[in-house]
Amino acid sequence: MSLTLVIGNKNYSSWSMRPWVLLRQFGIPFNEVMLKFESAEWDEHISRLAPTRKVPTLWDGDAGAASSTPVWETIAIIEYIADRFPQFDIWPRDVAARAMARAVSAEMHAGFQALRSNMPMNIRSQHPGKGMKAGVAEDIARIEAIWRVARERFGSYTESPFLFGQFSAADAMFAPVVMRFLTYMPSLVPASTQYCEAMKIAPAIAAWITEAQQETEFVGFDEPNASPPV
Ligand SMILES: N[C@@H](CCC(=O)N[C@@H](CS)C(=O)NCC(=O)O)C(=O)O
Repeated sequence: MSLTLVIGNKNYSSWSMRPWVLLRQFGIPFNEVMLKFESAEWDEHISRLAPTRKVPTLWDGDAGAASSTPVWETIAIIEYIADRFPQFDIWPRDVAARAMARAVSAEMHAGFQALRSNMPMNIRSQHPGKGMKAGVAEDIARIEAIWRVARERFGSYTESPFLFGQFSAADAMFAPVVMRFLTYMPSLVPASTQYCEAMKIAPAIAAWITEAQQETEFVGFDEPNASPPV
């Protein structure tokens, strides 16, 4: 049975991006169902395709089918992918690296509210200097500390540029943060900039970016720095 991932707009949906790039980067086949925000399709199908009326939702099988298993909440989706495909190192194999990868992924899932609300993901736009509201600098400092410690303890001994060496779920969890940094361009230490540069050319992330840039829908809720097109 194949997987189906229900997602939102690639330009805006940071939560959707995480499992999508994880599956794609590991070459795990899946069908994609996109429900665009603020659309008639969303209103018509979201209750049937997403138990919490939020994206992403992963279905093991056809989306919405009684015989398929739905999995919601990004961190749970990632754990399901790891359980379902044990042949892939979705989490790092080393137990200490794995513990830290899980911890920083959980921290990302639950936290960084100031960054998430003041710098909404908007891949096709450039808003340098915008969004630096209360709490955002602290969130960015914590993210840079996470990236530095992961790279120093686990990543820098490998040829690979990712947090724990090979691409893992932790990189997928931070991919939308990288997108935000590329849009809002806060000041970063050189190691963080290098990580962002490596992430944006990882094949799955580059593919998501390309598709996001082709989208034209304007979702006002995610556009605090722009006016709707007339
Ligand atoms: N905690 C959820 C968050 C999911 C979420 O908030 N998704 C947003 C899109 S990125 C959504 O579906 N928003 C639509 C809505 O709230 O009506 C997760 O981890 O997946």
